[in-house]
Amino acid sequence: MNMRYSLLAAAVAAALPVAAQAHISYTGRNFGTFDNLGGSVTIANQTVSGNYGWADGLDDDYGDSHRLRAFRFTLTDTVTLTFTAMANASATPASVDGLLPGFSIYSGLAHLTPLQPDHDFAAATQAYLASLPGVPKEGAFRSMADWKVTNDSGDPLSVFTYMGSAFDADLDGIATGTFTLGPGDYSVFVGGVNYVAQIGALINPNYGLSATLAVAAAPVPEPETWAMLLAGLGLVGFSARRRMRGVAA
Ligand SMILES: [Ca+2]
Ligand SMILES: [Ca+2]
Ligand SMILES: [Ca+2]
Repeated sequence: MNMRYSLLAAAVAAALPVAAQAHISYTGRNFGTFDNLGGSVTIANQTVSGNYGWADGLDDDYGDSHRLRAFRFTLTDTVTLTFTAMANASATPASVDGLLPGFSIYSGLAHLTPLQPDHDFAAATQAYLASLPGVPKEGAFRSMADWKVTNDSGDPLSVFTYMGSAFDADLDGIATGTFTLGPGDYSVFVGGVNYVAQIGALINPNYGLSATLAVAAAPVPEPETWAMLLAGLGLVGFSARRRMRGVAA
């Protein structure tokens, strides 16, 4: 490659990350389905573009969901679960692996294949955002509120209903939180909490991360709970027998 083309390639590469960022997809990031027997799954080797996407969704102009990574899971029972988002083990605060993570859990999913993927700059998403009051929006993502987005086909808006969040307040590269959630499909968006990182050269590095979903098994009843249950059954049996006798009398 001659000098002129390598400079051109470098310029294109510098310009590309914005265009190359994936729209909302769960490919390789589905934790699966859990019931009250519990279980734990870790999804490693993920990246997120920029270290500020989650923080940027806290303000009045919302944020760009391209700056977060979407994960999904499904619950068939009401469970207590712990979600943890973690910078790569080798990360230092200054390295491109040094993500300072935040995440939010929402009830609901984005459009799935074969439908077009949702994104902030689809015409229908932009039309929706333009219809909202307040300042112009820089994206559809909201860290601690419900939000909506759709795709280039203009399918009905995907609705993300905010369920809870956690962020890396002590700046050690780990964000973790425990939530009790009912049956349904959930999305988790993970991004950086360093709001000031959205300037200059800090915008585009890909930060490495892993995420773990640990669903607690439903507690086995204590002996005294069993005793109360059995006593309750005994009372039910007693009153049923009494009713029977009443009917017979
Ligand atoms: Ca913002
Ligand atoms: Ca911003
Ligand atoms: Ca932390």
